Amino acid sequence: MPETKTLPASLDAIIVGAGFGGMYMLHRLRGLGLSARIIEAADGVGGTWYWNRYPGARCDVESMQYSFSFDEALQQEWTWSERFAAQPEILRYANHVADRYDLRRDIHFETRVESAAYDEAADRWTVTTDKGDVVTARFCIMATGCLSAARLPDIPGISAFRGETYHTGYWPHHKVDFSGKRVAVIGTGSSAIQAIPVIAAEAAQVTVFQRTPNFSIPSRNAPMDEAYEQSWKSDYRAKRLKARSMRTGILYDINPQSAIEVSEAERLAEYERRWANGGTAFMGAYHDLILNKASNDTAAEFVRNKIRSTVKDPVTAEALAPKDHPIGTKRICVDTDYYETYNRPNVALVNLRRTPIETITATGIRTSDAEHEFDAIVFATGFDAMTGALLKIDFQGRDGRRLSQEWEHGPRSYLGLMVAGFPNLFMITGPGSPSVLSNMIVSIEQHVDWISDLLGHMKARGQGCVEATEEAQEAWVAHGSEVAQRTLYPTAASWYMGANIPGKPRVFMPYIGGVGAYRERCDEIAARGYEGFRLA
Ligand code: FAD
Ligand code: N01
Repeated sequence: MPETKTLPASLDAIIVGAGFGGMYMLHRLRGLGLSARIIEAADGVGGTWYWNRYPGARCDVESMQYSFSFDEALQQEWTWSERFAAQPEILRYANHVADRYDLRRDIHFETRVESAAYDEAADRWTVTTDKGDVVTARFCIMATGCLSAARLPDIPGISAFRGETYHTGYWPHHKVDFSGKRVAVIGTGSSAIQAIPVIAAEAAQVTVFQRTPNFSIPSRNAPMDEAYEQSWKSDYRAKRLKARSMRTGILYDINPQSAIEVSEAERLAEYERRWANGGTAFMGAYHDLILNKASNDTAAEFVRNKIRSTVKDPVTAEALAPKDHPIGTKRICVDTDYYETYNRPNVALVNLRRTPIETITATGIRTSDAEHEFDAIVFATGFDAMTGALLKIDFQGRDGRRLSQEWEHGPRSYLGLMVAGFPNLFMITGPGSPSVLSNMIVSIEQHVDWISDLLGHMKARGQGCVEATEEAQEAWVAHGSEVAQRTLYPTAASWYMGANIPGKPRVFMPYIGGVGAYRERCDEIAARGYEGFRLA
């Protein structure tokens, strides 16, 4: 158990969240000589990898890339056992980072931040927690995560069920034993697609309740190849630099051609090659897959045909083949034996587009045409993404402005880093930055480094206050929306658009301009004396 500590009444900085973002931020602030503490709701570090312990949980960015790059010694000493690391190994890595940099002594676990109010006269934030702490700090840094507010659906009768219930994003710490049980899985996003094959291998029966099918690419996960690991470790610095300039912050080969400028035979060969290689690099087959519907259709149809040739029952195959959104406009999934799992005799798919759920009952789930009985229900129903964790905190900025009101029609920020009217409040991978469209560790490091450099710059000049200007924010929001409109992304009812939460504004929340271009922009802004920010 973590030891109980008292929070100091006054600090230079408060960081909320002890995932990768919060941990690296604490490390950098210590380096600047600032007094800082992390406040974390969980009883351990790791964020996403602490909470999402569902069977099959795994990274879809290769292990050699989904790790910190800020310390050469750290990246050389850590060894990954698989091409794509599983949740327990990533959690071990997070704990290793916490120990290696002695971070725990400044982390307050099992404490949730409830509100933060800016006191203009003192130029300080007052933060309150669910434990009754009241702490003031000059800087407040939100490392609260884009996918940390797990969401249960609004299905009638949800609390009536008498069996076991689980949410993938809030999974128990003990092993859940599904053997001999009849299990329902609601949802077919990335979490479900990873969990279903593993649960199906153990349970007596699995019934998947699907509203919208997703595109999934096989991971081709394998034990780490030593030569491959060495090829990274002997050249880590250069490879990381290259990755930072890429669109997604992931080093993989993006074909500069258009999918429709090559012959069908050439195109199919390229898709086959990438399908055989596995992972999200499939989307790099042609540069315009996410820009041009005709190009996208070729990749989408290729994957649909893979589903049709894998799943033996043609009705199930057709139900699993996505047709309502271009491939990649919802986060593409990466799996191990997902489609193959539907060939198992103990797995069934319920197509909710045909037979919607009417209610959850004490013993199971009733759809418009059947009553299904279960021992357990797994909700793989996702998150209130990007804004959910932030808006659970009652932020009051300058002149009593509330963040919930400022963002009533969707999140607005300058660079996804700050919000006008909320001085000295930073977001790590906030809406308006590449965040969830990238290798998140690359984006986290970029934000933490940029914020640290700014705070160092201010310290050297005796400045204590920074705020985004309204004009810079307006221009950034307009630019973000304009860039998004040039892509196919806004055509999908995705969580990127807030579409998974009833009543949430439909705004494309992340910045799609690319990790490399975004980094350049942030660096230029800093070089011009933090253009668009008011420093005092
Ligand atoms: P998080 O890890 O989400 O940490 C935020 C922390 O803040 C949490 O511990 C939370 O408890 C805490 N917190 C939030 N609000 C409060 C509050 N009010 N008070 C106190 N504490 C609070 N990204 C990739 O790049 N590649 C992947 O393959 C990948 N796979 C993923 C798989 C899953 C299942 C999920 C859910 C996400 C995945 N992601 C992936 C995204 C992942 O969230 C990031 O990669 C990364 O771990 C985020 O780190 P973070 O520190 O920003 O946030
Ligand atoms: O959540 P999701 P997730 N009735 O929102 C369904 C990252 N991640 O946890 O599409 C029935 O994608 C919903 O259906 P619909 C990654 O960024 C990465 O799976 O709304 N169904 C959908 O099928 C990912 O994108 C990995 O029609 C309901 C599902 O629940 C993000 O986290 C692994 C419903 C939710 O899918 C979120 O993924 C895991 C209802 N009332 C997560 N409500 C990697 O592999 C919702 N659904 C790296």
